[in-house]
Amino acid sequence: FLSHPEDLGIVAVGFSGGQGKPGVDAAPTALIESGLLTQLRDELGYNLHGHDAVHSYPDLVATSADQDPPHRGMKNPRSVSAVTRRIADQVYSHAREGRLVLTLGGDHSIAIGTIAGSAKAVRERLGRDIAVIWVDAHADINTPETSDSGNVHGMPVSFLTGLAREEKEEFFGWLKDEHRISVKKLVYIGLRDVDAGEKKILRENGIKAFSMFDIDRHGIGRVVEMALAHIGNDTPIHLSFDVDALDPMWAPSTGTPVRGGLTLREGDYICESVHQTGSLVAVDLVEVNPRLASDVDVGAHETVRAGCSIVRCALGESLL
Ligand code: EXY
Ligand code: MN
Ligand code: MN
Ligand code: MN
Repeated sequence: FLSHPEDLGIVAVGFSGGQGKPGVDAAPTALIESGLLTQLRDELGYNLHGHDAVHSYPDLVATSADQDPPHRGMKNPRSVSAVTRRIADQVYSHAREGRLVLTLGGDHSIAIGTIAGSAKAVRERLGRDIAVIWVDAHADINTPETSDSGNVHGMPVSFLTGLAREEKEEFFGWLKDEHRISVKKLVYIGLRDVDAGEKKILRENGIKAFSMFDIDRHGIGRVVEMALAHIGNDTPIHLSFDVDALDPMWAPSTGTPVRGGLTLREGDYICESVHQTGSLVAVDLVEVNPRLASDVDVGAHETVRAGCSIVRCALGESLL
C-alpha cells in the first residue's frame, strides 16, 4: 500500500494534555536520544522525513487551566482537539505521499490525530478503509459521558469510530467521516483494565478484542493470527501501540501501568507479525513517560529500551 516503502515520515509529538501526569511529553526526545531514529536509518535503511523536530505545539496548547475549561467533562478539550487536528495534518501529509508514518507520543489522545490523518490519506490515495490494531491494557473507548476521569487519552477510539460525536469545531468537531474508522475494522490486543461502560460499548458494537485472558488461553501466535484474520487480508493497517500493554516489568515508566501484561517478546511478536503482512501504513508508540517509575533512572531506561524494540520490530528489524 506504500508507494515509497523505504521512506519513513516521522511525527514526534511532545504532548501530555490527554491526561494529568507531566513527563509523557518528554518521550520523543528520550526515544530519539537513545538512538531510535539513527537505528531506523542506519540499520533498517529508512529514509527519514520530518525527523528534525519534536513538536510541542505551543501556539495550540492553553497555558493555564482557565483558558481551557472542561467541556462535556473532558479535560483540556480545546488543546487536545487543536493539537490532534494539527497531528492529523502532519500524518496526512506523509501518508498522502505514500510513506509509512511513525508517530512518537505523547499520550494516547494523539491517536485521534494519527488515525484521522492516515484514514483520510489512505482513502484519498487508494480508496480503501484502514484497519486499526490497538495494543493496550486499556480500551480507550470511553465517551465523554462514560468517562470517570475526563482524560481524553481514555476516549480516542470513541471519537475515531463516531461513537462519540461533537458539532463544535473546537471540541473535535473537525473530525469528519473521511477521518473515521469502522468498529468492524478495529481489533484490540492486550486488554486487562476496561471500565464497565467501555465493556458495554465493546459488547453492543461487536468490537473484536483479545484480552490477556485470550492470550493466556490461545497463546500470542494464535491471537495475532485471529486478529489479522478479523481485519482481513490485504487491508491497510494502522498499528497504535500503547507501551502500557507491556507488563510493568518491561515498561514501568508509564502513566497508567497495569500488572499482568504482555512480555516484551509478546509485544515484539505482535509488531513483527503486523510488519510481515506487508500492509502496515502507520505506527504509533505512546504513553512512555520517562519521568515516572519507582526507580526513575532504571525504569525510564528500560521503558525507552522496550519502546525502541517495539518500533524496530514494527518496522521490520527481525526480518531475515
Ligand atoms: N479507562 C480509564 C479512563 O478512561 O480514564 C483509564 C484510561 C487509561 C488510558 C491509557 C492510555 O491507555
Ligand atoms: Mn522513495
Ligand atoms: Mn492507550
Ligand atoms: Mn493504556
